[in-house]
Amino acid sequence: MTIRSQQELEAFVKETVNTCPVTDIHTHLFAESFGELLLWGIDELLTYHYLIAETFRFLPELSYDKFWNMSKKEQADLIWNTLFIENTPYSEACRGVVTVLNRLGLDLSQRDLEQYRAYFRSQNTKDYIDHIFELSKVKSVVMTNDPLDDYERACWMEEAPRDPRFLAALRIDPLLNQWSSSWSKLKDQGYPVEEELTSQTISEIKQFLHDWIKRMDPLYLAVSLPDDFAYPEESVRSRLINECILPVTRETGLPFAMMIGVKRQVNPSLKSAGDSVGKSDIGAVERIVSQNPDNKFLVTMLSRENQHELAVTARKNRNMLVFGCWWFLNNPSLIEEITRMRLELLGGSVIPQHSDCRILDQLLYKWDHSRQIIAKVLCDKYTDLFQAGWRLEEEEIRQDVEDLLGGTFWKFIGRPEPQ
Ligand code: FIX
Ligand code: ZN
Repeated sequence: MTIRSQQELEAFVKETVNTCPVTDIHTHLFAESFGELLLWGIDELLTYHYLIAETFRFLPELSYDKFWNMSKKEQADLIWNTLFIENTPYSEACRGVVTVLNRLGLDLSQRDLEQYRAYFRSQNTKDYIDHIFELSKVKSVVMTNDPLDDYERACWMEEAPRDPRFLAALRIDPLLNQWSSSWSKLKDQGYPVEEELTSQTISEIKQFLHDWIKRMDPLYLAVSLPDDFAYPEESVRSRLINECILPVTRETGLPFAMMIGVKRQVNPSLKSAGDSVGKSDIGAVERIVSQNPDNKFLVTMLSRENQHELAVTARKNRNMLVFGCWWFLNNPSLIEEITRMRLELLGGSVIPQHSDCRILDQLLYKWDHSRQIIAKVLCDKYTDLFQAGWRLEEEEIRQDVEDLLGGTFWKFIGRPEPQ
């Protein structure tokens, strides 16, 4: 059916974006078979590292040690009192908790943490997972899978039946960023490697990757890279990329996902909340993608200052797909600015957002909040077309939205989208 007015257009776009099933291409969520790695519930939501960082800002007297020695419940109590009772929770991460409680139908008027706890205690994991997927209209999430994590590795070795909603991504940070401490872990898994990158070590690392690709069936290989990431360079990382990662991803047809611009542990006292951001050299991205045209790259950058040049680089290299507003960019004002710019430069050949959820329930807020902005930006783009005389069919809009919320990703990786 043809859209006849701007009002019709707005209503249809909002409805379509709000109800379209999403493929969430980067999260830290896990299926139930991964046991304690799957996090959900109010105490997990409150102790999200984004909120830990915010809490310390309001409590200058609180010692880091005192906080880290508290139980999770005590930490959650302190965070709730500080950020939600003594202050107004309008930061994006705080607002997220409010959205989650609201979407679960909990009573926000009482601000009663014990009542929320009682609700979560009454849920069983299996049904709760189903409930969150249904409520958030997320179809599938891509996990972050580390074969060098002992607990996670044991889960994979059990070969439990897979939950098709939880897809794998082979994460290789320890390999590329901490080879000096990771090589012995490969050795422990039975690969005869040494710290020096001899030809045997290179071929064993490739074997390790092939074996884990077979075991996990990942959709891509992924790494986070520091703000000073350089390519090419005289370094262990560059050698590992050139001699192991690029050949293996080329042979298997899997994309190499690079998440660039993180300054790890600028404040180690904050532990998992202690990472920061730095502007990176887009030249490194240009070189790696253009010198390897037979490889596919998924790229996101953490710094706002890198966003425009990243989109321009994608225009020049069709083997690269830009994805998501990562971490400190996952805020309404920045998502809007970045999404608008990307759609103007790249049309629908982009993945506007991923959630980066660490806690299952966060799917509710991260996607609710992002959908609102994607719908707003799309409405503006369609309105511009409408005013220029272009008439759109509902079906065309539906297709655009499906592509932005998953289809473009599946086409890029060359797999049929699971139905
Ligand atoms: O490296 C990553 O995948 C980051 O997204 C995380 O490590 C980070 O801690 C995070 O949760 C960001 O949202
Ligand atoms: Zn992440």
